[in-house]
Amino acid sequence: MPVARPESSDSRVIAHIDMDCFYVQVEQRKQPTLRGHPTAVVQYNSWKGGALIAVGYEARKYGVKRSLRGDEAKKVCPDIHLVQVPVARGKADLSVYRNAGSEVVSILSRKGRCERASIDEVYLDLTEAVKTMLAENPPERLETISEEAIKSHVLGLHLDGAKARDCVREWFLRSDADHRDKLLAGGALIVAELRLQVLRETEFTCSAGIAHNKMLAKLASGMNKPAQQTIVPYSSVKKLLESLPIKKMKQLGGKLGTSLQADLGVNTVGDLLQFSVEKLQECYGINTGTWLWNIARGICGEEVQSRLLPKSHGSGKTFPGPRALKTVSAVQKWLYELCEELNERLLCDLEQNKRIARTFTLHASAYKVNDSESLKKFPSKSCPLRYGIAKIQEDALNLFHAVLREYVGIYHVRTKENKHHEWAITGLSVSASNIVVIPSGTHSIMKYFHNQNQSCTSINKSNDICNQDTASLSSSGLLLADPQIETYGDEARAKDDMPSLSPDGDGTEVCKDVPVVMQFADNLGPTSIETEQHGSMEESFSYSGSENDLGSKPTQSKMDFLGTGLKSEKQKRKFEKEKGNTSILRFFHGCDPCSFPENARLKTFEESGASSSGKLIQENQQPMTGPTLSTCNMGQDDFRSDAWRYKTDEIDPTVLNELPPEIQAEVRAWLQPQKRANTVKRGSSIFHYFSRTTDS
Ligand code: DCP
Repeated sequence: MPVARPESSDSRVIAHIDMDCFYVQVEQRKQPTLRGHPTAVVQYNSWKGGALIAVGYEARKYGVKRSLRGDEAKKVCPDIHLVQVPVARGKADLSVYRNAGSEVVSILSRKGRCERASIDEVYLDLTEAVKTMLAENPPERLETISEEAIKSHVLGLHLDGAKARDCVREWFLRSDADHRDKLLAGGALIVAELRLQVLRETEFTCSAGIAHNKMLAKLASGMNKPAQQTIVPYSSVKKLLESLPIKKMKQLGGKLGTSLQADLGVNTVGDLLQFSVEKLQECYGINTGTWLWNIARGICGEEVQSRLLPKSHGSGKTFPGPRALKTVSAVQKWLYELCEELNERLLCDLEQNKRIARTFTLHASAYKVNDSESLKKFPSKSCPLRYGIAKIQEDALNLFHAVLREYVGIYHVRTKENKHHEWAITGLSVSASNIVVIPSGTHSIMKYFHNQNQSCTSINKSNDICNQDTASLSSSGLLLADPQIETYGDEARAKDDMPSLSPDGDGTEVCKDVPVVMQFADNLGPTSIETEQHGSMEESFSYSGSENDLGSKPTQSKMDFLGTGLKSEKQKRKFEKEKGNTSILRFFHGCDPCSFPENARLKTFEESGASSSGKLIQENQQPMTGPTLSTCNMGQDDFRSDAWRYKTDEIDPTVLNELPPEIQAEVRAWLQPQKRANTVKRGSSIFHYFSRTTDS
């Protein structure tokens, strides 16, 4: 099968910029006396001096590595300063690092499309900026090349000993250079200047790679650290890849790389060249096979996404060895803590970025005591995210019960406190993904819900955490640092030693991210759940326990688990009947938070096919028809949102027609967000209208 080379593969200018020993630099900025001294950042737990999670370059000279523990580091470098990661809620608090990363991103994003790829790295697409530079003021016309640029490493450039700097200067100034090299020279000048700006404004140093695509730029940025930059001219790509150990390539550090070595005898990226695309596709499937064929040739058509904010938020913690959690109440305590942190991030994201997350996922690692099957993976599960700390906590616990039920079996779970210690939880994390920006013009609604929320929930304003999270599991499944999940997208750093607990991890089961319709009547609690599957609404009362069991009816025991969920045909019929009579007005008139029935909680969630790739969460979840109003449920007791979870075709148009025109417009725009830019009359406020109505 012919593989088309992306036309623009060598006409783009991409930079990958990575902060040097990032956490250490952040700590050194906090305590300038640490500068110049061997320093490392340790995880707060005190076993053997804690785990090193970042090692400064001075300490590296003594042989201190991230794999050591604090006590071991002291042995090889007695003068080392070990700084502890800040702690909050009994776990690592990475907010200071996230915020520092955001400072850097805001500087780097000045010159081109910027994609924040992890807590301390970004990709930049500088193509446009460079084209402008070449048109107006090309490097060959410059009288001087900045010192920082001259310190660049140009792969494949033959340097003449003491005259190395002159060689690089010449490379920048060559007027007969290949156009591709001119592009990279322009990119390198811009990146050198950006790195200086970062240094001046934040005191942080960073390293960079400049190439024609993301893959090569990323490879290059780590080649010369700290505080240096490396350029990959087109002509040097083949040589670079020829000898590059296969496991050094991004995404090949794990099982795929091992398989390439073991099954195909591939040790370097160059070794891949001997295989046809058909062969690679036959072995690894169409996508992976094609991707392998491309990377062997230095081809990567992946775009730099415009993204300064993370794709998900999360919070997690590990409980290694004797600290493993063995009772539901212990799990609940920690889940609630994690949810609180997640909730803070969600609210911060909402307030600062007007973004809401739609999918909530629980991840955990566990083992079965005295069980040969103890390696069975504790599956991850997702459900629609409901805003409000109480709801998030409730859903987290429900998800946990659901997963535990699967993991150890229905009957065993019934022993609430795990009296016989059948299972133990060694890692827990919660994450919020499927994040969307609230359409502009709908802020009146958002503000209302948010205000409601603020009155109910204490938000630690001084703790300015919101932008980024980081999470990580070691290959053994144990977190090196308490995981604070960060999913920055497809380009999120896949630290070889830190497969993420995030939704990108495998084994995630998705309780479909679907609009949930609930009618509350006579304190009966939710009477139905609707699920949307592959674009069509279908009712489901099923609680499928396995990925292949989507259509199954709930067993009695499952129904027990559903708590106040639908249990009887009568209730189903009641819902059916009421569904046709939905009334926005009724909803708004009844929107007194105090009148919300206490027991009206989402007790049920729909489980769907397990995903062998966590991508299911991010890619395969069926988007609602734009952000339905359910996504705006910010209140602590955000029962409004439940009523908002209607799709256009479920709302009787005559009901809408009862509303004043500007409110109709706003509601319709919510229901058909793709049209909202034209239909919403700014300044209209549903809440104001309804509060007036209610007051009168
Ligand atoms: N980190 C972590 N646990 C890990 C790896 C990293 O908590 N297992 C944190 C601490 C690091 C930060 O992420 O400072 C960035 O990780 P990098 O892998 O980029 O490493 P550094 O920035 O520390 O060093 P380098 O200069 O080699 O990039």
